[in-house]
Amino acid sequence: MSLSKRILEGDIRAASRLMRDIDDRMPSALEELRELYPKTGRAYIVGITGPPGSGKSTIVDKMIDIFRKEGKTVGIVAVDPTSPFTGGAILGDRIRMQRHATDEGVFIRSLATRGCLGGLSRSTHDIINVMDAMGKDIILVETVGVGQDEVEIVHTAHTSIVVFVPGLGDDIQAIKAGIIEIGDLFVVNKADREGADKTERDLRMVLEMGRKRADAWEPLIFRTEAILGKGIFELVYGIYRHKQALEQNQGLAKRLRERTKTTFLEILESEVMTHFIEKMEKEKKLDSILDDLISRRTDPYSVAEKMIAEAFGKVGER
Ligand SMILES: Nc1nc2c(ncn2[C@@H]2O[C@H](COP(=O)(O)OP(=O)(O)OP(=O)(O)O)[C@@H](O)[C@H]2O)c(=O)[nH]1
Ligand SMILES: [Mg+2]
Repeated sequence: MSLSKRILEGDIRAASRLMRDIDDRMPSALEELRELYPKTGRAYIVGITGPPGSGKSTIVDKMIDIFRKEGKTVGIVAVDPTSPFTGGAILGDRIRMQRHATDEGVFIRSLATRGCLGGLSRSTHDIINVMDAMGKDIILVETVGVGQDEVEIVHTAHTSIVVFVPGLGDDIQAIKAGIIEIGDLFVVNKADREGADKTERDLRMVLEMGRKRADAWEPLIFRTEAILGKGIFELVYGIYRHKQALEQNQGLAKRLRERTKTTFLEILESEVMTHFIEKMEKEKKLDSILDDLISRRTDPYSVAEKMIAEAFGKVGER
């Protein structure tokens, strides 16, 4: 039986296997994803991002408890940037969430970025689709809010959570407008630490100044002490409030369209890239192209244009 059929029947090992194939960019994975796609679109996707070590995994871990008590099944995608700042984060996530490992209603997957071909967000969306097809009610996607890709992933969630911690005061100012723009819910975690008031005040100020949102949603700020589970219940209800608001003002349809557009364009982009890379490898042309570029016999713009023209026709005729 195909992996996708087994996944739809609830086979967890088949899901793990397909996720490994996705990581390895196996061509067969595309076929399986194609089969699963009609069964996706049911899960509610929540993105959570913030600086390294701000407590994202701890928050996720505590949110899982609440979702499970409500009878919801949960998928978790932890995107690890394998940066020097967060060395061993995957191990950390595993340990932190270990206690859910025996719960059939919880599926945890860590994803290393390791400069994967086709892009990080592409792989993440593929993994989300598998969890969605598995029937997970809620999918939590954790990324470190440092790179463009990581922020983009969270942006395509239905609800985006941005986590801060006290003592980052100046950082809040420095944080790119991008991350402020994407947040629906904001969290000041480690509220047990000194400076939580100031962080919240700063955050409120930045939010009031810097936002020009298309939708009517007023972002909410929560204080949490994730280690103790304090404030997590409120945060979960914040997600529900946001979901309800989206449903009431057609925001959900808009997000859905946005999400669909982003993921489609990413797949298109990575497939086109894969096509060209495989073609060059097969024809053993990459090395000679590089030689020509280094010696300045030609330029990358012309080479790219020529390759595209060969594949799709000349610019203007396309
Ligand atoms: N004092 C305090 N520490 C906390 C709190 N929440 C989490 N921590 C600690 O902060 C550290 C980092 O927590 P994680 O949940 O791994 O943070 P993260 O944001 O997932 O980290 P990365 O994934 O590595 O970026 C751990 O040692 C936690 O125990 C809190 O509310 N108060
Ligand atoms: Mg983490």
